[in-house]
Amino acid sequence: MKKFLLLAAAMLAMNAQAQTVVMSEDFDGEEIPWMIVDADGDGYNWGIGQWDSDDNTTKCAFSNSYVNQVGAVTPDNWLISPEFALGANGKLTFDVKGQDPSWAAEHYGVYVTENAEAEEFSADDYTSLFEAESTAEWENIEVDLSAYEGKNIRIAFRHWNITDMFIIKMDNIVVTEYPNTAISDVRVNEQDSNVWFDLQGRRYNERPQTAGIYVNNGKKVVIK
Ligand SMILES: [Ca+2]
Ligand SMILES: [Ca+2]
Repeated sequence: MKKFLLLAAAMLAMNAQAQTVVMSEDFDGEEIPWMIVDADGDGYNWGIGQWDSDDNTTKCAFSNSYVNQVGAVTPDNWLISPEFALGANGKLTFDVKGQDPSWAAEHYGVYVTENAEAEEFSADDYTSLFEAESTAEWENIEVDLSAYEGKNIRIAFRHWNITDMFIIKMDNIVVTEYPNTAISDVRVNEQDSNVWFDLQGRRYNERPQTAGIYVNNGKKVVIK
């Protein structure tokens, strides 16, 4: 039983260590903190909004395809993240919803650029990863970024190819990586009784002095 508990503890520690949030944005501030581009040039672009329906506890990013007192607009609005470096097995998740239940089907896409340091926006720099229509409910969407391991990238949300709905809303954008430092995969083959690794993958050339979980000679060892 004790052995089992120790192993479970080791696995938990490894799982906790293996997931890293690289970038996240909840749009709860006063101003939109990302680059925004009004590519259609109509003066309407992404902003931060808060509505008094079911979403009144949080702000989110929004973009219109219909503007009250104005009418239908044809957006090509880009919401672009800061540059970040991505590790292994990257994954993007975000929440998306159309504001008006009767006019919720906003068209949007997720893009990525490796030309992250470009000073001027060019749509040609961006590769489409995902396209969909929003619905009247908040949906949590997941997009695989694993092809961009080791790259400096930006991700972008594009609201376009739609008119005369109402408002698309985006929130809780999170990029997570799952580094290949899973010690059980990488280190257990090193059959050297003098070499130890901790769960962060740090190497020790003698038995560590600090209590913790280590790998030595291909086995997990708890030092108390
Ligand atoms: Ca929010
Ligand atoms: Ca626009």
